[in-house]
Amino acid sequence: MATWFRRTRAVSHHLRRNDKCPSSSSSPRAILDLQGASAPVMQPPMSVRIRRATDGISPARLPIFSAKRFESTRAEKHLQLLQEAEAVEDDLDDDNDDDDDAQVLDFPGGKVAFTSKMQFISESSEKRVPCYRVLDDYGQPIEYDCSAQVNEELAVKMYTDMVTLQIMDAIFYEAQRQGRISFYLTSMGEEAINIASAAALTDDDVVLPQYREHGVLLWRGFTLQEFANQCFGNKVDYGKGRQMPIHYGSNKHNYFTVSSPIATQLPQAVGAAYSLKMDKRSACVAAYFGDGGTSEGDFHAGLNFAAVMEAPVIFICRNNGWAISTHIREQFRSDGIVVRGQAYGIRSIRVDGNDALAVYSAVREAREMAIKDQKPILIEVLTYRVGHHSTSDDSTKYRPMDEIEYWKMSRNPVNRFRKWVERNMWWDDKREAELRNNIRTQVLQAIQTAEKYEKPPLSELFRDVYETPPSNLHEQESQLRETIKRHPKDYPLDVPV
Ligand SMILES: Cc1ncc(C[n+]2csc(CCOP(=O)(O)OP(=O)(O)O)c2C)c(N)n1
Repeated sequence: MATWFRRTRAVSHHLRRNDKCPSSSSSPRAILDLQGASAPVMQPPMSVRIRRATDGISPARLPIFSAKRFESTRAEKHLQLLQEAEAVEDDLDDDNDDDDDAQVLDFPGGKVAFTSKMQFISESSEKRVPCYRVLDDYGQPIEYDCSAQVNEELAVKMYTDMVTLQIMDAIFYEAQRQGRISFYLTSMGEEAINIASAAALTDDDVVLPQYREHGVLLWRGFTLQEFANQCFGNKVDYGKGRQMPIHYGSNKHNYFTVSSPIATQLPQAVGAAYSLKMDKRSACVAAYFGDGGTSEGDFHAGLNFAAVMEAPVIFICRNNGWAISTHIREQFRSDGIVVRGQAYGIRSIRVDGNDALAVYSAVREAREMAIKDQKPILIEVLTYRVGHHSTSDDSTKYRPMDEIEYWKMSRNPVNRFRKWVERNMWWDDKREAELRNNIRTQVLQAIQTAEKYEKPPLSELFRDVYETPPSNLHEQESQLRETIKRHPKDYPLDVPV
């Protein structure tokens, strides 16, 4: 290492420490290979990495600026910078060295250590943030017996609801293919995120969904008939047929209605959480969104707003690798979503979204912290969207079949949870067959019933926004009625005019 650089005690202390550091080459036991998210790579030892472009060159031949201590304009690893800041703090505590570098800037938010070393924070951290899991791929607990947290009753309900979600999705999807409903979107591959996160919340917690979280509503008691009524847009649908299928909502279940524009729910969630705070309620808000949602300004506004206002909201990001055909590599270059939490001053964790017990325990803990500390929490759940984005999509056009198969078979969250439940002797093949037959019958019945209901009357299209509808709405209504009279064949016959 070149010796002509003047160093502060702190920096040399830090370098000495790092020289002794083992290299980060020890590979983790298993690496989650989320598409596009390359596994932690082997790094050379620290002593090699801190070499400068000038190392080995005679000082006499160095350009003049090097003597002015502009020793490294290369970006440093975040961890390295933090260690260095710590070392500076240690030095400040230790002695009354009057070196410039041992001074601090007393700045709003806390003291900032000075350094004479010009260094940029690296664009990527050395190691990717690890992914918390409880069960291994074979449904075997990794460290401890989790049955204390999730007892038989809870586990069986979680498993039953995951299977119900799977069956409901499969049949509703087919119903769209048969032309009975106009649109559908499944949560295939994300059943654990849906059900396990819902199980960790209480009914008082307010949910603001994106759209792939209908399992949360299922968990809260929304019936298969209610789901079918919404998808068929019949007269008992709470939205009175004015929304596309899958735009569920329920006041009774504290579940805000799905709204299509991505990420708009996030600043709204913070507002809802702030109102819980003002009312001193022992509840929080759970706001769900996909990786694609994080490219919207509302994501950033929402997180910052929550951090500054200290709102009890849990942001649950389903990072499933794809936003329709846009891969996460085209969406962001950060280590996923979890690292954004710290940037906004929000406690964060990355969780294996295909491990129901990990999702359950992380959301439960997050809920406790959000309410006790009155602060937001960010959870990034790594998973994969096994189904097409929706019935309007064919995902085989932009992603390989074997990738889909891998996640569908080898990383299936429902199969994994079933293995754990069976291992505890809480489930068996007989119960499995009964459950699947029973749910299948119930879903088919719900569809048949929903289909028989009339559609809501045309007049409903113009209600419920204004207490007294303004004149322009009256005009639009009469124009529509006139048009239907003139072109009756262009309008559905089952809508009472
Ligand atoms: C503001 C806005 N832009 C674009 C769209 C079109 N759109 C609908 S879903 C979607 C992808 C969202 O992906 P992601 O958030 O990752 O959720 P996922 O579907 O993967 O669960 C897009 C771009 C939209 N609905 N709203």
